[in-house]
Amino acid sequence: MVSRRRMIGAAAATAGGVLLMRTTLRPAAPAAAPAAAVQDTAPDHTHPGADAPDPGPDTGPALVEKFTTTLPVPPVLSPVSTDGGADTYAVTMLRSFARIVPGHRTEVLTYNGAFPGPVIRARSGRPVIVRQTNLLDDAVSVHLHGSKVPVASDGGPMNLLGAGATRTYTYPNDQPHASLWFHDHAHHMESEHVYRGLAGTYLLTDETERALPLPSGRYDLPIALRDARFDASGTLVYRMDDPFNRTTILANGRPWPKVEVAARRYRLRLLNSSNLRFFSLRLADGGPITQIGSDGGLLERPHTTDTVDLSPGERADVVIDFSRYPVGSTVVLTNSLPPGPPEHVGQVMRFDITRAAADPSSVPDRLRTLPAPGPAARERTVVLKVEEGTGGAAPRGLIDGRTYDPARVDAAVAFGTSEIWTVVNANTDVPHNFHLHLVQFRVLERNGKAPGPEESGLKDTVRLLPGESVRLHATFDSYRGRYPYHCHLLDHSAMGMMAQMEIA
Ligand SMILES: [Cu+2]
Repeated sequence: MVSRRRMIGAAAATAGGVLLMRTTLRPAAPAAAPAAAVQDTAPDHTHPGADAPDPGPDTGPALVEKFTTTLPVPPVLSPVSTDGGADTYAVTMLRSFARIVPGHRTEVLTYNGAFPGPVIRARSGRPVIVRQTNLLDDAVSVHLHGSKVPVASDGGPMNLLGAGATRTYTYPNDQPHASLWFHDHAHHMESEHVYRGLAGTYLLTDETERALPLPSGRYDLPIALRDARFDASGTLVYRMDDPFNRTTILANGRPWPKVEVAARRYRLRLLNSSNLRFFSLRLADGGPITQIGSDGGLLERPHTTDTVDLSPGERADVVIDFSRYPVGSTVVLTNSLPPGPPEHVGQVMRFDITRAAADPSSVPDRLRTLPAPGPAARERTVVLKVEEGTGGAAPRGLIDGRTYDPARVDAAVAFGTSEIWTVVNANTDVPHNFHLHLVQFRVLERNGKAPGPEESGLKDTVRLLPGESVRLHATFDSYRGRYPYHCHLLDHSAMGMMAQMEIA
Protein backbone atom coordinates (compact mmCIF):
# COMPACT_ATOMS: atom_id res chain seq x y z
CA MET A 1 0.00 0.00 0.00
CA VAL A 2 2.67 2.46 1.01
CA SER A 3 4.80 1.75 -2.03
CA ARG A 4 1.80 2.20 -4.33
CA ARG A 5 1.05 5.50 -2.65
CA ARG A 6 4.61 6.64 -3.06
CA MET A 7 4.47 5.77 -6.75
CA ILE A 8 1.37 7.89 -7.24
CA GLY A 9 2.99 10.77 -5.42
CA ALA A 10 6.16 10.51 -7.42
CA ALA A 11 4.32 10.33 -10.72
CA ALA A 12 2.24 13.35 -9.88
CA ALA A 13 5.29 15.19 -8.63
CA THR A 14 7.01 14.62 -11.93
CA ALA A 15 3.89 15.67 -13.75
CA GLY A 16 3.61 18.84 -11.76
CA GLY A 17 7.27 19.64 -12.25
CA VAL A 18 7.02 19.53 -15.99
CA LEU A 19 3.63 21.16 -16.11
CA LEU A 20 5.44 24.46 -15.71
CA MET A 21 7.37 24.05 -18.91
CA ARG A 22 4.63 22.36 -20.87
CA THR A 23 1.53 24.39 -20.28
CA THR A 24 2.20 27.72 -18.70
CA LEU A 25 2.10 29.34 -22.12
CA ARG A 26 -0.95 31.48 -21.84
CA PRO A 27 -2.98 32.85 -24.71
CA ALA A 28 -0.98 35.66 -26.28
CA ALA A 29 -4.17 37.53 -27.08
CA PRO A 30 -7.88 36.79 -27.08
CA ALA A 31 -7.69 36.05 -30.80
CA ALA A 32 -5.35 33.18 -30.00
CA ALA A 33 -7.93 31.39 -27.86
CA PRO A 34 -8.57 27.77 -28.79
CA ALA A 35 -10.93 26.55 -31.50
CA ALA A 36 -12.19 29.17 -33.88
CA ALA A 37 -15.57 27.46 -33.96
CA VAL A 38 -15.98 28.14 -30.28
CA GLN A 39 -14.57 31.63 -30.46
CA ASP A 40 -17.63 32.75 -32.43
CA THR A 41 -20.06 31.78 -29.74
CA ALA A 42 -17.99 32.24 -26.60
CA PRO A 43 -18.72 35.10 -24.24
CA ASP A 44 -17.15 38.32 -25.48
CA HIS A 45 -14.62 38.56 -22.73
CA THR A 46 -10.88 38.29 -22.51
CA HIS A 47 -8.95 36.94 -19.59
CA PRO A 48 -7.99 39.99 -17.54
CA GLY A 49 -4.32 40.04 -16.83
CA ALA A 50 -3.38 37.84 -19.75
CA ASP A 51 -1.31 40.65 -21.23
CA ALA A 52 -0.76 42.70 -18.09
CA PRO A 53 2.68 42.85 -16.50
CA ASP A 54 3.36 39.92 -14.22
CA PRO A 55 2.36 40.95 -10.69
CA GLY A 56 5.26 39.05 -9.18
CA PRO A 57 5.33 36.12 -6.82
CA ASP A 58 2.31 35.05 -4.81
CA THR A 59 2.31 37.20 -1.68
CA GLY A 60 -0.10 34.95 0.24
CA PRO A 61 2.66 33.11 2.11
CA ALA A 62 4.18 36.44 3.24
CA LEU A 63 0.86 38.03 4.21
CA VAL A 64 -0.41 35.11 6.27
CA GLU A 65 0.85 33.49 9.42
CA LYS A 66 -0.21 29.86 9.10
CA PHE A 67 -2.86 28.42 11.40
CA THR A 68 -3.97 31.79 12.76
CA THR A 69 -7.21 32.15 10.81
CA THR A 70 -10.21 29.99 11.71
CA LEU A 71 -11.79 27.56 9.29
CA PRO A 72 -15.20 29.01 8.47
CA VAL A 73 -18.24 26.79 8.28
CA PRO A 74 -19.94 27.80 5.04
CA PRO A 75 -23.49 29.13 5.48
CA VAL A 76 -26.36 26.75 4.79
CA LEU A 77 -28.93 28.34 2.50
CA SER A 78 -32.53 28.52 3.64
CA PRO A 79 -35.25 27.92 1.06
CA VAL A 80 -37.52 30.82 0.15
CA SER A 81 -40.32 28.30 -0.29
CA THR A 82 -41.02 24.67 0.59
CA ASP A 83 -44.36 24.59 -1.23
CA GLY A 84 -45.34 22.22 -4.01
CA GLY A 85 -43.20 19.33 -2.84
CA ALA A 86 -39.95 21.13 -3.62
CA ASP A 87 -37.46 23.39 -1.87
CA THR A 88 -36.99 26.65 -3.75
CA TYR A 89 -33.89 28.77 -3.27
CA ALA A 90 -33.06 32.25 -4.55
CA VAL A 91 -29.41 32.87 -5.29
CA THR A 92 -27.82 36.05 -6.57
CA MET A 93 -24.43 36.03 -8.23
CA LEU A 94 -22.60 39.22 -7.38
CA ARG A 95 -19.22 40.78 -6.85
CA SER A 96 -18.36 41.01 -3.21
CA PHE A 97 -15.42 41.37 -0.88
CA ALA A 98 -14.04 38.64 1.33
CA ARG A 99 -11.53 38.77 4.16
CA ILE A 100 -9.17 36.09 2.93
CA VAL A 101 -5.71 37.35 3.88
CA PRO A 102 -5.47 39.38 7.10
CA GLY A 103 -5.72 43.15 6.72
CA HIS A 104 -7.10 43.07 3.20
CA ARG A 105 -10.45 42.96 1.50
CA THR A 106 -10.33 40.81 -1.61
CA GLU A 107 -12.77 41.20 -4.46
CA VAL A 108 -14.43 37.88 -5.28
CA LEU A 109 -17.30 36.54 -7.38
CA THR A 110 -19.94 34.95 -5.20
CA TYR A 111 -23.21 33.16 -4.85
CA ASN A 112 -25.12 35.33 -2.35
CA GLY A 113 -21.99 37.12 -1.21
CA ALA A 114 -20.41 34.01 0.33
CA PHE A 115 -16.79 33.01 -0.36
CA PRO A 116 -16.66 30.13 -0.96
CA GLY A 117 -20.28 29.64 -1.88
CA PRO A 118 -23.04 28.50 0.45
CA VAL A 119 -24.21 24.96 1.18
CA ILE A 120 -27.50 23.64 -0.17
CA ARG A 121 -28.83 20.62 1.73
CA ALA A 122 -31.13 18.35 -0.23
CA ARG A 123 -32.85 14.99 0.15
CA SER A 124 -33.22 12.29 -2.47
CA GLY A 125 -36.68 12.29 -3.98
CA ARG A 126 -37.42 15.91 -3.09
CA PRO A 127 -36.66 18.37 -5.92
CA VAL A 128 -34.68 21.54 -5.39
CA ILE A 129 -35.38 24.60 -7.51
CA VAL A 130 -32.71 27.29 -7.60
CA ARG A 131 -33.60 30.69 -9.04
CA GLN A 132 -30.26 32.15 -10.06
CA THR A 133 -29.93 35.87 -10.76
CA ASN A 134 -26.73 37.01 -12.45
CA LEU A 135 -25.63 40.46 -11.29
CA LEU A 136 -22.10 39.95 -12.64
CA ASP A 137 -20.70 41.53 -15.80
CA ASP A 138 -20.19 38.17 -17.50
CA ALA A 139 -22.46 35.45 -18.77
CA VAL A 140 -22.38 32.41 -16.49
CA SER A 141 -23.70 28.88 -16.35
CA VAL A 142 -24.38 26.97 -13.14
CA HIS A 143 -23.48 23.28 -13.20
CA LEU A 144 -24.41 20.95 -10.35
CA HIS A 145 -21.40 18.65 -10.51
CA GLY A 146 -22.28 14.97 -10.11
CA SER A 147 -26.00 15.41 -10.55
CA LYS A 148 -28.49 13.60 -12.74
CA VAL A 149 -30.52 16.45 -14.24
CA PRO A 150 -32.28 17.30 -17.52
CA VAL A 151 -30.14 19.15 -20.08
CA ALA A 152 -32.00 22.42 -19.46
CA SER A 153 -30.76 22.47 -15.86
CA ASP A 154 -27.34 20.92 -16.41
CA GLY A 155 -25.54 24.23 -16.77
CA GLY A 156 -23.66 23.21 -19.89
CA PRO A 157 -20.84 25.36 -21.26
CA MET A 158 -22.99 27.08 -23.89
CA ASN A 159 -26.21 27.21 -21.91
CA LEU A 160 -25.52 30.69 -20.63
CA LEU A 161 -27.26 33.00 -18.24
CA GLY A 162 -26.45 36.53 -19.40
CA ALA A 163 -25.54 39.50 -17.24
CA GLY A 164 -28.65 40.80 -15.48
CA ALA A 165 -30.72 37.72 -16.28
CA THR A 166 -32.52 35.29 -13.99
CA ARG A 167 -33.02 31.63 -14.68
CA THR A 168 -34.40 28.67 -12.81
CA TYR A 169 -32.51 25.42 -12.44
CA THR A 170 -34.50 22.35 -11.38
CA TYR A 171 -32.73 19.49 -9.65
CA PRO A 172 -34.96 16.39 -9.36
CA ASN A 173 -32.63 14.72 -6.80
CA ASP A 174 -33.70 11.42 -8.31
CA GLN A 175 -30.42 9.83 -7.27
CA PRO A 176 -28.86 8.46 -4.08
CA HIS A 177 -27.06 10.56 -1.47
CA ALA A 178 -23.81 12.23 -2.57
CA SER A 179 -21.58 15.18 -1.70
CA LEU A 180 -21.99 17.33 -4.79
CA TRP A 181 -20.90 20.86 -5.61
CA PHE A 182 -22.07 23.56 -7.95
CA HIS A 183 -19.83 25.86 -9.93
CA ASP A 184 -19.62 28.02 -13.00
CA HIS A 185 -19.31 26.31 -16.38
CA ALA A 186 -19.48 29.16 -18.94
CA HIS A 187 -17.16 28.11 -21.73
CA HIS A 188 -13.72 29.78 -21.68
CA MET A 189 -14.67 31.64 -18.50
CA GLU A 190 -15.30 28.77 -16.10
CA SER A 191 -11.70 28.64 -14.98
CA GLU A 192 -11.54 32.31 -14.00
CA HIS A 193 -15.06 32.36 -12.56
CA VAL A 194 -14.48 29.34 -10.34
CA TYR A 195 -11.05 30.66 -9.34
CA ARG A 196 -12.61 33.95 -8.25
CA GLY A 197 -15.24 32.22 -6.13
CA LEU A 198 -18.18 30.77 -8.08
CA ALA A 199 -18.29 27.41 -6.30
CA GLY A 200 -20.60 26.08 -3.62
CA THR A 201 -21.51 22.83 -1.86
CA TYR A 202 -24.61 20.67 -2.37
CA LEU A 203 -25.08 17.87 0.13
CA LEU A 204 -27.68 15.34 -0.96
CA THR A 205 -28.77 12.84 1.66
CA ASP A 206 -31.11 9.85 1.70
CA GLU A 207 -32.46 7.20 4.07
CA THR A 208 -29.53 4.85 3.45
CA GLU A 209 -27.08 7.45 4.63
CA ARG A 210 -29.22 8.81 7.47
CA ALA A 211 -29.70 5.36 8.97
CA LEU A 212 -25.96 5.05 9.61
CA PRO A 213 -24.40 6.13 12.94
CA LEU A 214 -21.78 8.34 11.22
CA PRO A 215 -20.68 11.62 12.82
CA SER A 216 -23.34 14.23 12.07
CA GLY A 217 -24.42 17.78 12.81
CA ARG A 218 -21.49 19.91 14.01
CA TYR A 219 -19.23 16.88 13.64
CA ASP A 220 -19.85 16.71 9.87
CA LEU A 221 -17.76 19.41 8.17
CA PRO A 222 -17.68 20.28 4.47
CA ILE A 223 -14.13 21.42 3.63
CA ALA A 224 -13.30 22.80 0.17
CA LEU A 225 -9.57 22.91 -0.59
CA ARG A 226 -7.96 24.97 -3.30
CA ASP A 227 -4.98 27.15 -4.10
CA ALA A 228 -4.76 30.83 -4.97
CA ARG A 229 -2.35 33.63 -5.85
CA PHE A 230 -2.39 37.10 -4.33
CA ASP A 231 -0.60 40.35 -5.13
CA ALA A 232 0.82 42.70 -2.48
CA SER A 233 -2.56 44.38 -2.00
CA GLY A 234 -4.32 41.10 -1.25
CA THR A 235 -6.01 40.99 -4.65
CA LEU A 236 -6.63 37.57 -6.17
CA VAL A 237 -4.44 37.22 -9.25
CA TYR A 238 -5.87 35.12 -12.07
CA ARG A 239 -3.71 34.18 -15.01
CA MET A 240 -4.58 31.34 -17.28
CA ASP A 241 -2.65 28.12 -16.63
CA ASP A 242 -0.69 29.49 -13.70
CA PRO A 243 -0.28 26.54 -11.33
CA PHE A 244 3.21 27.39 -10.13
CA ASN A 245 2.26 30.78 -8.79
CA ARG A 246 -0.82 29.59 -6.90
CA THR A 247 0.96 28.72 -3.69
CA THR A 248 -1.52 29.92 -1.07
CA ILE A 249 -3.65 27.03 0.16
CA LEU A 250 -7.22 27.87 1.12
CA ALA A 251 -9.63 25.72 3.13
CA ASN A 252 -13.19 27.04 2.99
CA GLY A 253 -11.77 30.27 1.62
CA ARG A 254 -9.21 30.94 4.38
CA PRO A 255 -5.45 30.51 4.07
CA TRP A 256 -3.98 27.66 6.12
CA PRO A 257 -6.72 27.85 8.78
CA LYS A 258 -7.05 26.02 12.05
CA VAL A 259 -10.19 24.44 13.39
CA GLU A 260 -10.91 23.53 16.99
CA VAL A 261 -12.17 19.98 17.34
CA ALA A 262 -13.25 17.72 20.17
CA ALA A 263 -11.39 14.49 20.88
CA ARG A 264 -13.87 12.33 18.97
CA ARG A 265 -14.78 11.25 15.43
CA TYR A 266 -15.48 13.86 12.74
CA ARG A 267 -16.78 13.35 9.25
CA LEU A 268 -14.97 15.60 6.77
CA ARG A 269 -16.39 16.09 3.28
CA LEU A 270 -13.28 17.00 1.38
CA LEU A 271 -13.62 18.69 -2.01
CA ASN A 272 -10.78 19.72 -4.26
CA SER A 273 -12.16 22.91 -5.81
CA SER A 274 -8.81 23.92 -7.33
CA ASN A 275 -8.48 24.72 -11.00
CA LEU A 276 -5.30 22.68 -11.48
CA ARG A 277 -3.81 21.51 -8.19
CA PHE A 278 -3.75 17.84 -7.19
CA PHE A 279 -3.66 17.15 -3.45
CA SER A 280 -2.22 14.11 -1.71
CA LEU A 281 -3.43 14.62 1.84
CA ARG A 282 -2.04 13.08 5.04
CA LEU A 283 -2.11 13.83 8.71
CA ALA A 284 1.35 15.03 9.72
CA ASP A 285 1.78 12.10 12.12
CA GLY A 286 0.72 9.61 9.45
CA GLY A 287 -2.37 8.81 11.49
CA PRO A 288 -5.24 6.78 10.08
CA ILE A 289 -7.92 8.31 7.89
CA THR A 290 -11.03 6.23 7.27
CA GLN A 291 -12.42 6.93 3.81
CA ILE A 292 -16.15 6.23 3.74
CA GLY A 293 -17.20 7.87 0.49
CA SER A 294 -16.17 9.33 -2.84
CA ASP A 295 -17.83 11.48 -5.52
CA GLY A 296 -21.08 9.54 -5.73
CA GLY A 297 -21.67 8.86 -2.04
CA LEU A 298 -20.63 6.16 0.38
CA LEU A 299 -18.31 3.29 -0.52
CA GLU A 300 -19.64 -0.20 0.11
CA ARG A 301 -17.12 -0.58 2.93
CA PRO A 302 -14.90 1.92 4.70
CA HIS A 303 -11.21 1.66 4.09
CA THR A 304 -8.46 2.94 6.32
CA THR A 305 -5.53 4.68 4.75
CA ASP A 306 -2.93 7.31 5.56
CA THR A 307 -3.33 9.21 2.28
CA VAL A 308 -6.20 10.74 0.35
CA ASP A 309 -5.56 11.80 -3.25
CA LEU A 310 -7.85 14.38 -4.83
CA SER A 311 -7.66 15.81 -8.33
CA PRO A 312 -9.69 18.93 -9.18
CA GLY A 313 -13.43 18.33 -8.75
CA GLU A 314 -13.04 15.05 -6.83
CA ARG A 315 -14.48 14.52 -3.35
CA ALA A 316 -13.50 12.24 -0.51
CA ASP A 317 -15.74 11.61 2.45
CA VAL A 318 -13.53 10.67 5.42
CA VAL A 319 -13.79 10.07 9.15
CA ILE A 320 -10.94 11.05 11.45
CA ASP A 321 -10.97 9.99 15.10
CA PHE A 322 -9.31 12.77 17.06
CA SER A 323 -9.69 10.84 20.33
CA ARG A 324 -6.24 9.38 19.71
CA TYR A 325 -4.77 12.85 20.27
CA PRO A 326 -4.42 14.36 23.76
CA VAL A 327 -6.55 17.40 24.49
CA GLY A 328 -4.30 20.41 23.96
CA SER A 329 -2.42 18.89 21.02
CA THR A 330 -2.61 19.76 17.33
CA VAL A 331 -2.25 17.88 14.07
CA VAL A 332 -1.63 19.40 10.64
CA LEU A 333 -3.22 18.14 7.44
CA THR A 334 -0.41 18.04 4.90
CA ASN A 335 -0.12 17.78 1.12
CA SER A 336 2.81 15.96 -0.45
CA LEU A 337 2.36 17.16 -4.04
CA PRO A 338 3.95 20.11 -5.86
CA PRO A 339 4.01 22.53 -7.51
CA GLY A 340 5.19 25.18 -5.08
CA PRO A 341 7.46 25.42 -2.04
CA PRO A 342 6.71 22.49 0.31
CA GLU A 343 6.80 24.82 3.33
CA HIS A 344 3.71 26.50 1.86
CA VAL A 345 1.83 24.09 -0.42
CA GLY A 346 2.82 21.16 1.78
CA GLN A 347 0.61 22.44 4.60
CA VAL A 348 -3.15 22.68 4.34
CA MET A 349 -4.82 23.31 7.70
CA ARG A 350 -4.50 22.39 11.38
CA PHE A 351 -6.81 20.57 13.75
CA ASP A 352 -6.54 21.79 17.36
CA ILE A 353 -7.88 19.21 19.79
CA THR A 354 -9.31 21.44 22.49
CA ARG A 355 -11.78 19.39 24.51
CA ALA A 356 -13.04 15.94 25.40
CA ALA A 357 -16.44 14.86 24.13
CA ALA A 358 -18.77 11.89 24.21
CA ASP A 359 -18.88 10.09 20.90
CA PRO A 360 -21.93 8.00 20.05
CA SER A 361 -20.86 7.80 16.39
CA SER A 362 -19.26 4.84 14.66
CA VAL A 363 -18.31 3.68 11.19
CA PRO A 364 -20.06 0.42 10.29
CA ASP A 365 -18.20 -2.23 8.32
CA ARG A 366 -20.92 -2.17 5.68
CA LEU A 367 -22.07 1.24 4.40
CA ARG A 368 -24.17 0.47 1.34
CA THR A 369 -24.64 -2.02 -1.47
CA LEU A 370 -23.91 -1.03 -5.05
CA PRO A 371 -25.18 -3.01 -8.03
CA ALA A 372 -22.51 -4.80 -10.02
CA PRO A 373 -21.87 -3.09 -13.38
CA GLY A 374 -23.99 -4.83 -16.01
CA PRO A 375 -23.15 -5.77 -19.60
CA ALA A 376 -22.03 -2.96 -21.89
CA ALA A 377 -23.55 -2.28 -25.32
CA ARG A 378 -20.34 -0.80 -26.65
CA GLU A 379 -16.85 0.29 -25.81
CA ARG A 380 -15.12 3.47 -26.82
CA THR A 381 -11.81 5.18 -26.21
CA VAL A 382 -11.34 8.81 -25.23
CA VAL A 383 -7.89 10.37 -25.52
CA LEU A 384 -6.97 13.50 -23.56
CA LYS A 385 -4.06 15.66 -24.58
CA VAL A 386 -2.85 19.19 -24.11
CA GLU A 387 -0.70 20.43 -26.96
CA GLU A 388 1.70 23.30 -26.81
CA GLY A 389 1.00 26.05 -29.34
CA THR A 390 3.52 26.75 -32.04
CA GLY A 391 4.69 30.17 -33.13
CA GLY A 392 3.38 31.88 -30.00
CA ALA A 393 -0.09 30.36 -30.31
CA ALA A 394 -1.96 29.34 -27.18
CA PRO A 395 -1.80 25.76 -25.97
CA ARG A 396 -4.77 23.68 -27.02
CA GLY A 397 -6.74 21.21 -24.98
CA LEU A 398 -7.71 18.21 -27.10
CA ILE A 399 -10.07 15.28 -26.76
CA ASP A 400 -9.52 12.71 -29.50
CA GLY A 401 -7.39 15.28 -31.29
CA ARG A 402 -10.00 18.03 -31.38
CA THR A 403 -10.89 21.08 -29.32
CA TYR A 404 -14.44 21.55 -28.10
CA ASP A 405 -17.06 22.43 -30.69
CA PRO A 406 -20.57 22.84 -29.30
CA ALA A 407 -22.03 22.15 -32.74
CA ARG A 408 -20.40 18.73 -32.95
CA VAL A 409 -21.50 15.46 -31.33
CA ASP A 410 -18.44 13.49 -30.34
CA ALA A 411 -20.13 10.40 -28.91
CA ALA A 412 -23.58 9.10 -29.90
CA VAL A 413 -24.91 7.06 -26.99
CA ALA A 414 -28.01 4.84 -27.23
CA PHE A 415 -30.46 5.71 -24.47
CA GLY A 416 -30.91 2.98 -21.91
CA THR A 417 -27.56 1.30 -22.55
CA SER A 418 -24.34 0.93 -20.64
CA GLU A 419 -20.94 1.63 -22.14
CA ILE A 420 -17.34 1.08 -21.19
CA TRP A 421 -15.08 4.03 -21.82
CA THR A 422 -11.32 3.71 -21.82
CA VAL A 423 -9.95 7.16 -21.06
CA VAL A 424 -6.29 7.75 -21.81
CA ASN A 425 -3.98 10.59 -20.82
CA ALA A 426 -1.77 10.83 -23.91
CA ASN A 427 0.56 13.38 -22.33
CA THR A 428 3.74 12.01 -20.81
CA ASP A 429 4.32 14.98 -18.56
CA VAL A 430 0.97 16.66 -17.82
CA PRO A 431 -1.73 15.31 -15.48
CA HIS A 432 -5.40 15.45 -16.43
CA ASN A 433 -8.63 14.09 -15.09
CA PHE A 434 -11.96 13.18 -16.57
CA HIS A 435 -15.47 14.30 -15.65
CA LEU A 436 -18.61 12.95 -17.25
CA HIS A 437 -21.80 14.95 -16.79
CA LEU A 438 -25.13 13.30 -15.91
CA VAL A 439 -23.86 9.93 -14.69
CA GLN A 440 -22.04 8.41 -11.77
CA PHE A 441 -19.77 5.74 -13.20
CA ARG A 442 -17.71 2.85 -11.87
CA VAL A 443 -13.97 2.54 -12.34
CA LEU A 444 -13.31 -0.96 -13.69
CA GLU A 445 -9.57 -0.70 -14.18
CA ARG A 446 -6.71 1.71 -13.68
CA ASN A 447 -3.73 0.97 -15.95
CA GLY A 448 -5.07 -2.52 -16.58
CA LYS A 449 -5.46 -3.40 -12.90
CA ALA A 450 -8.34 -3.28 -10.45
CA PRO A 451 -8.68 0.20 -8.92
CA GLY A 452 -7.88 0.84 -5.29
CA PRO A 453 -10.64 0.82 -2.66
CA GLU A 454 -10.90 4.62 -2.85
CA GLU A 455 -12.14 4.24 -6.44
CA SER A 456 -14.44 1.30 -5.79
CA GLY A 457 -17.60 3.38 -5.35
CA LEU A 458 -19.54 5.73 -7.61
CA LYS A 459 -17.41 8.37 -9.31
CA ASP A 460 -18.00 11.33 -11.59
CA THR A 461 -14.40 12.55 -11.84
CA VAL A 462 -11.32 10.39 -12.09
CA ARG A 463 -7.66 11.36 -12.05
CA LEU A 464 -5.31 10.55 -14.94
CA LEU A 465 -1.65 11.04 -14.22
CA PRO A 466 0.68 11.24 -17.24
CA GLY A 467 0.35 8.13 -19.41
CA GLU A 468 -2.39 6.61 -17.28
CA SER A 469 -5.59 5.03 -18.51
CA VAL A 470 -8.83 4.10 -16.79
CA ARG A 471 -11.73 1.91 -17.89
CA LEU A 472 -15.10 3.26 -16.79
CA HIS A 473 -18.56 1.74 -16.81
CA ALA A 474 -21.50 4.14 -17.20
CA THR A 475 -25.21 3.61 -17.71
CA PHE A 476 -27.17 6.20 -19.69
CA ASP A 477 -30.77 5.55 -18.69
CA SER A 478 -31.92 8.82 -17.13
CA TYR A 479 -32.18 11.73 -19.57
CA ARG A 480 -31.70 12.23 -23.27
CA GLY A 481 -29.80 15.09 -24.83
CA ARG A 482 -26.35 16.56 -25.21
CA TYR A 483 -24.05 16.57 -22.21
CA PRO A 484 -20.36 17.45 -22.04
CA TYR A 485 -17.42 15.42 -20.84
CA HIS A 486 -14.10 17.06 -20.16
CA CYS A 487 -10.90 17.42 -18.25
CA HIS A 488 -11.75 19.05 -14.90
CA LEU A 489 -8.48 20.91 -14.70
CA LEU A 490 -10.52 24.00 -15.51
CA ASP A 491 -7.72 25.84 -17.24
CA HIS A 492 -7.54 22.83 -19.58
CA SER A 493 -11.28 22.69 -20.29
CA ALA A 494 -11.11 26.44 -20.95
CA MET A 495 -8.46 25.60 -23.57
CA GLY A 496 -10.94 23.32 -25.28
CA MET A 497 -10.34 19.95 -23.59
CA MET A 498 -14.02 19.16 -23.67
CA ALA A 499 -16.33 17.12 -25.88
CA GLN A 500 -20.01 16.28 -26.08
CA MET A 501 -22.12 13.14 -26.03
CA GLU A 502 -25.65 12.88 -27.33
CA ILE A 503 -27.88 10.38 -25.59
CA ALA A 504 -30.78 9.50 -27.88
CU1 LIG B 1 -6.34 18.36 -18.39
